[in-house]
Amino acid sequence: IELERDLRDGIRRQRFELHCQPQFGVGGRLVGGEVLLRSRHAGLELVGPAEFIGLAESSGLIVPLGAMVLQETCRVLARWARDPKLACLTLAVNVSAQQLRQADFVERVLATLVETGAAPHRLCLELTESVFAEDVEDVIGKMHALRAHAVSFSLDDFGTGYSSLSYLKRFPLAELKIDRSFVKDLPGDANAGAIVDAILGLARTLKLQVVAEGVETEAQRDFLVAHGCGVLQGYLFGKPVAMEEFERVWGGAM
Ligand code: G
Ligand code: G
Ligand code: MN
Ligand code: NA
Repeated sequence: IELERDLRDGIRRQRFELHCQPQFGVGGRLVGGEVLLRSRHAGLELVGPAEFIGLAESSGLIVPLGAMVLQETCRVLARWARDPKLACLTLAVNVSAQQLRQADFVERVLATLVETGAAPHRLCLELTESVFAEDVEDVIGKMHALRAHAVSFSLDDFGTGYSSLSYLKRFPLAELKIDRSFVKDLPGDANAGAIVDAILGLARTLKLQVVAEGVETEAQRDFLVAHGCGVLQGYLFGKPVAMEEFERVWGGAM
């Protein structure tokens, strides 16, 4: 209960900050980043989502917290539109099943885009396979409605959860993210290699872009590139950094 009050208080006092991990095309070009939430405790240490996302989910506070992340991300996108080096990048935001379950989720996202002036085609929403356990027709309807406005969807942690391949083709996804548990054992482990190859083949058939997460070594990168993965994310290329630092490193004069 005390932790919950802390979380509520943190949302009100804007103690959360957006961090961003870069994503690169196989040719080495920066294509965008994934927004990752951090909490700053009274100017002290930075706390990762492992410490608060569970509580945010169980208390329902993930809904206002997620709305805040979406709004801040859209503000960043609107700012980036004025910087030639950042204007072509996409930002991916993690969206929890609870957020998506809100009856007015579509309207909220569209209102945030309008308020901030962010370009919808620069925004990607990352869902996890937990949405397969939701009201599937409702989720598909919301995805189509947002996609009609050029917002795209990515399926995060692919292969770890409730993977139903029959659902996969019914969801209007643009992208799959190969979970880092599969990437970790590349290229030595034959099972991991076969799984990654199967995911890449499936994605090609369904015309989905693939992002590999957790790429830490050149050998992993080489395997992924050789097998047709289009986008790479991981410590080999860059850790998540504060959004301001991301802009300093990758932006021009803004
Ligand atoms: O940031 P880390 O690097 O520790 O992320 C851990 C997990 O927390 C990720 O799997 C990610 O899905 C989740 N996460 C990070 N930021 C957010 C967020 O803004 N919203 C939600 N729902 N999950 C997030
Ligand atoms: O949303 P998701 O679960 O995919 O969030 C990505 C998580 O993976 C974050 O916690 C991020 O800090 C972490 N991460 C990103 N790149 C790497 C990596 O190369 N290695 C490891 N071990 N973790 C990573
Ligand atoms: Mn993610
Ligand atoms: Na993931």
